[in-house]
Amino acid sequence: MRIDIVSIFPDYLQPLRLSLIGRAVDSGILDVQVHDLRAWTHDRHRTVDDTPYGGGPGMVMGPVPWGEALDDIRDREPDRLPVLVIPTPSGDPFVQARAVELAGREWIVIACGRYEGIDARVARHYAGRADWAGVAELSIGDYVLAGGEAAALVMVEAIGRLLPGVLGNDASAGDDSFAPGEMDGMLEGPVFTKPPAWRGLAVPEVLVGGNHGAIAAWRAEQARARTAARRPDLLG
Ligand code: JBK
Repeated sequence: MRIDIVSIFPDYLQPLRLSLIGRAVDSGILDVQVHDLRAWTHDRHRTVDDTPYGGGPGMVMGPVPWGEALDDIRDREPDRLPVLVIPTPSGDPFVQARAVELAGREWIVIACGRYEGIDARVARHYAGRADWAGVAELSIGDYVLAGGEAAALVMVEAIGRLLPGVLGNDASAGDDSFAPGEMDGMLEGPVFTKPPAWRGLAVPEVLVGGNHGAIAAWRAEQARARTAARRPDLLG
């Protein structure tokens, strides 16, 4: 899979060189290309933003550098069809099912906005182009960030770890929280390791007893109780 990320702070995406995703990049499973939007400006001040039509606070990123950047990047892979992802607090929720869906794409281009966001015509324009696979405006959660970069990091990690060969065999994605199937879309329960007693707290007896049926039943009940308490919205 190829992922291009366009930002006015390309250094913000450097953590993608580290850890699990960094290894996927080094191994060739994932091709991550980070671009500075200002490379597609032509004025002396490398301007990417302007005042909002209709008034209001803050600045809006203009469509002109975005159009040039996205067209240029798209032309680098004539035989592949990219999907454009725009992280925005007003987007559709980026949930595990969206990560799974995007992990099945061959090419994702992520447009990171700053200020009050990107001129709405950019999403509209690329949604109507036959040489793009579509546009997804996605939100990672209901809080205010300074820009799309942190959301892009979240999305690349959630998507990248689903690619074949990225997770080791004993860390399959199947028993994740929110995973459909084994965990039934619920939260995972508590986990424990050695020592068996720590600061007066014991590991639950059932986990050290070796009864695998009893362990599975206990974990299922812990998951259900935790999900009911913390995320009742996840229970049908
Ligand atoms: C937020 O994806 N988001 O959730 C996001 C992207 C850009 C700015 C934001 O404030 N929440």
